[in-house]
Amino acid sequence: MKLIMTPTSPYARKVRIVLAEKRIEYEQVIDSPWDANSHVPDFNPLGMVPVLVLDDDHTLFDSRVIVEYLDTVSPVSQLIPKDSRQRLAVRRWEALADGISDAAAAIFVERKRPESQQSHEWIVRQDQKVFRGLEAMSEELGEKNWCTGEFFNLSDIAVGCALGYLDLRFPEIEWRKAHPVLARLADKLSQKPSFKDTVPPAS
Ligand SMILES: N[C@@H](CCC(=O)N[C@@H](CS)C(=O)NCC(=O)O)C(=O)O
Repeated sequence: MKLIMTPTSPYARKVRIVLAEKRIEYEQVIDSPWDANSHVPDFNPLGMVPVLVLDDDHTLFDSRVIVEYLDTVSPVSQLIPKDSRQRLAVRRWEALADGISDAAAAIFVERKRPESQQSHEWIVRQDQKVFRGLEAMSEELGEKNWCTGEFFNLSDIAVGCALGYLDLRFPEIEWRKAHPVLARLADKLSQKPSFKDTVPPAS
């Protein structure tokens, strides 16, 4: 299978970490949807990465659908619990973490527009999502070892990718100072080879 991705996408990083944790072989295809000659729309009508192209050419998107699929194809290291209550808890964490990446990416894109066309109100609205999201993650993690308790799973991967994306795009946000419990989790995640191997390059 092939993963169409960019090295800076937090959603693609989530999928790459899941692939690594589950020891699934795949080929990376780097294609930025922002390039004029990108082929991403040929694989995903929404023109977004990541897209997983299966060996029979079937395509899967978005990242939440891809990780759900990957967790079913290999029994190695189960990342989404089978129990429906626990499963919902993990997917709720993922929605929160991905939502922080969505808001941060929206600010990043808005700031690339000519200054006179940027909306200050829009940026503030997205900023609030990021700060409220960090607050919520910190409160819900508390003193627990991992996001949902004793076991590492997709919720921790999603949170680690959102925090990594903030470090990449907004290093001035001092989330480690404001939320030491998130810093503790991020430090633990950064020891994992799957995280080490997918650190987004500065661009
Ligand atoms: N909900 C999607 C979000 C994917 C997404 O926003 N990808 C960005 C790259 S980080 C993208 O492709 N943006 C191109 C665009 O918005 O046109 C997912 O989880 O896969």
